Amino acid sequence: MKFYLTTPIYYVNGRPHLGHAYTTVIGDVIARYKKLKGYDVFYLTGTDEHGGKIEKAAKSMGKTPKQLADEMVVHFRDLWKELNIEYDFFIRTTMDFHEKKVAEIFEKLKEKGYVYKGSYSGWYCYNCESFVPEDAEEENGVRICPDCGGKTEFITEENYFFRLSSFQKPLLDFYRKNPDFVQPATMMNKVVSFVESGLKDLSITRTTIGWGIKVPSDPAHVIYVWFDALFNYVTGLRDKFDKYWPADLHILGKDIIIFHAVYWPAFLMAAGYELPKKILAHGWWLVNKKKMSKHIGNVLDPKILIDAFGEDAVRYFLMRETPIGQDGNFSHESFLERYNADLANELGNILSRTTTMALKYFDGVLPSPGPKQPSDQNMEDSWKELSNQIEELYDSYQFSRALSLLWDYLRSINKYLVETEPWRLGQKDSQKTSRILLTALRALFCVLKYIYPVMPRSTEKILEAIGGKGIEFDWDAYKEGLKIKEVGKIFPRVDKEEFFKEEIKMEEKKEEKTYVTIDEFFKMGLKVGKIVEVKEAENANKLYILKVDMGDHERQLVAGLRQYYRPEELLGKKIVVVSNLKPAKIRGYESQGMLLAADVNGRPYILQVPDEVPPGTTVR
Ligand code: ME8
Repeated sequence: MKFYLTTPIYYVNGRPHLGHAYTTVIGDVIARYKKLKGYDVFYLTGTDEHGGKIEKAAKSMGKTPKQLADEMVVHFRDLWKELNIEYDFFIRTTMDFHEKKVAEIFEKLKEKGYVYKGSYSGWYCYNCESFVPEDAEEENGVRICPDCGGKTEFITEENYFFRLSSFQKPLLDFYRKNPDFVQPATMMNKVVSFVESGLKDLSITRTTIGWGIKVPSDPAHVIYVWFDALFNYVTGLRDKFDKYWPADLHILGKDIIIFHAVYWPAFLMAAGYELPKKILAHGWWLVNKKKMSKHIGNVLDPKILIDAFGEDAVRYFLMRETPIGQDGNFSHESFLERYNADLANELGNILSRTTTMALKYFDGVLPSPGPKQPSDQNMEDSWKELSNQIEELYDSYQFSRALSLLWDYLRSINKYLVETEPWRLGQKDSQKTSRILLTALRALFCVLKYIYPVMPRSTEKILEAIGGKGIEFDWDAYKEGLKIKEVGKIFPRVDKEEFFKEEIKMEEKKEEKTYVTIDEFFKMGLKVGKIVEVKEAENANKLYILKVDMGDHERQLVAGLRQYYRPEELLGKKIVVVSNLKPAKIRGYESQGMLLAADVNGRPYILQVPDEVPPGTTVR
């Protein structure tokens, strides 16, 4: 009864956001549920620290890649702590044993003939350090990088290739035998059709990137970051490999499904490992209908929510709001509504009603209850039926549906209390009051078994309060005579107006910053100019003094371009000028406007205007 599950290892080019939290919380909920069911669980997470992405991010911050990784890893570990994630090991791909093992596997595949040296030709973007796809747009016969919009160059690179093409049939056979390998089924279909449409050999080394694991027998080559990263699932087990491999469950976002459901099993087959049992691909958290991502910059820091509502509310929301596999649109409003309705009201009410009455009437210890009534039997029977359904749903990772049914049941407990009105009886009929409270508490106690994996800390607090700690989750196991204690508000209601006052203020500020009206935009006098003279500034070695033909007059611009452009590269260029910028003195030279350039990590790329556009033309 072992269960080995993993999250993706996250890139360290930015801090973790709600998307990363989502995957890791799903893993933690499953790990805790499996432990409850008696499994010997190993839960692995970690960080992906090699490759061009990290190298580039570090460079732009003036750090070494390792320095950046060391800093970022702290944010990931801290967040997992705050979210109460119980992982068994945190792997970093810069760890010695991982690097050694990956290099070893690479050499083994080379020896076996699964990896060979070849050459690859394609359009390469030096800025992004990657080949651009075949369907990228072209401009004058040159492909344009879809990520940064820059020009690419056609290059031929010597690389090592993995014979992915030989695995088409074995993969399709494997999918046929394991039709549930990928969950949900829609993702499985996507994977099968990807493989059916043909597999090309995969380039698995780079010579253009320095930050990564070197091929021992040919150190000019660095192992492709995905080959390196995927093997974390093997290396991360270290001396426990024999006990836990193969992985029972890889959890990941749908963005990286092909890497996990196609490349990964092919690498494993080639290296002679057993294949993982299941891949669970979840959807994306969106903000305003766009995927939350570092690249777009619309990420949400989970710490803000944890600080305001506690980690369990965040965990609950993530698991309840959207079924795994579907995308979810995040909004503070929906978070707050769910929090108040489900946690503060429904769960909070049962707890405060039952504990308050138990303390008030019986000093916290329920006396012997009167004989069971049909309404009690009803609650018990409906729980027994529901619990089977919940087990099935949890076993198939349908948490949102399960939680929705559990909350229906919590609602029925509140309804039972309202109908039986124990507060009217009080001590007058202590047997009857005790029976009603006991039924409500038993029902709550049973539900807690399934709430625990989702909200472990709060569940423990509730168990402590109702005297149910250490008792096996079973209807009859919770009895009269247990010690019920005073419990404060575990999920205090958060006032919507108060909350949004702050939120809206923040949003308004953001809007002021991010939006300009069209009228404001038109105030900018953007005009085409042609550089007709380039002089080096005498007392400033970064500056050029440019003379620019604006159609009906010439003007002088001062630009910090000397490190990046030679005078002959600038002369004759048609550029975009902010013509109504207030003139300013820069190092003693008057600048009558500003030219536009794209800023790539501090390096300017001048925006150019097609030759046929005459100077003086308005740009808008
Ligand atoms: O892909 N919604 O790392 P990464 C939901 N290093 N989940 C999201 C999300 C969103 N908006 N954004 C990110 C990598 N995620 C590789 C993985 S594994 C061998 C190597 C989650 O930092 C989701 O799990 O880009 C997604 O698959 C993962 O973060 C990508 O993290």
